[in-house]
Amino acid sequence: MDKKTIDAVLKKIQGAESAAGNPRTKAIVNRIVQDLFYTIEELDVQPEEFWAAVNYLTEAGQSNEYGLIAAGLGFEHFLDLRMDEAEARAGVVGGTPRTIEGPLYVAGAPETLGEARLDHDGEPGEVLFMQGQVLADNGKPLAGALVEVWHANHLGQYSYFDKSQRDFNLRRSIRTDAQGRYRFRSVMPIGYSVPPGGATEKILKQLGRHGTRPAHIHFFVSAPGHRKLTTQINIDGDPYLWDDFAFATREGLVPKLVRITDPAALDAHQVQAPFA
Ligand code: MBD
Ligand code: FE
Repeated sequence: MDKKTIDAVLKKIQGAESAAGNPRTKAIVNRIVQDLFYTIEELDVQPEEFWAAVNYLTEAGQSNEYGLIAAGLGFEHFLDLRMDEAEARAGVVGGTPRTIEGPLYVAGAPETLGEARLDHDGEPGEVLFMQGQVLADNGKPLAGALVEVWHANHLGQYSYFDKSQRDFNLRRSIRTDAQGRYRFRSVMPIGYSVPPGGATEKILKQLGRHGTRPAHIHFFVSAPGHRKLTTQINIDGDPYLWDDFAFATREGLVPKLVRITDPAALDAHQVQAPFA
């Protein structure tokens, strides 16, 4: 079909729209339909292929995997890069880089002041301490900021999505202290992989790709009157560190790890070990 004919079909279909409705929705949907018509034409997509795609999308929705697919196809990272650009245009410089939220955050984690333990006694995995300080744009420590932390367990699984874990396991909200500091104890996560046999894995396989993330820890950092930061840190040395299926690893988000085998050395590394 030639372009003139396709454009005539598009015009007929869009002609069904009245002045009612939402102009933004119209602009976006009409553009997507146009792009898909051209895709079907140029790649000669067959009816069986089109209906297979419709069935695929149904399955992806039924298994709640759209968020995962958005990460895997790079949409979430792309949105981040666009936000970076918008901020740069507005003159925002410096600070911890943002990276994607992913689909596995759960609101309402228990909140404590200054420090928290994310795991419980008997949680498998290597003990992990992390501490830091929240600074405002002006470089001054920010007391009372909320640091929300969440990460996977030693099997790469997240509480809530993995029903075998207790509520809010490895999820906490820490209010920064008077010096803007927070610290926590947890156990080392390993990298998440997309559900075996699921819709995300299916499309990634068709693309010749894997569905694994390097080990990471998620953060939201927020305070009234300040932009909210969504970010992660990665665990250095992970084989997938720069091969993340969700493209979230960034320079500046791979902190130096210190492995401590002698508990007496905690002080020497300036680790205050809460809840030890
Ligand atoms: C995750 O744990 C994650 O952080 C992202 C972005 C996608 C899937 C699983
Ligand atoms: Fe994650």
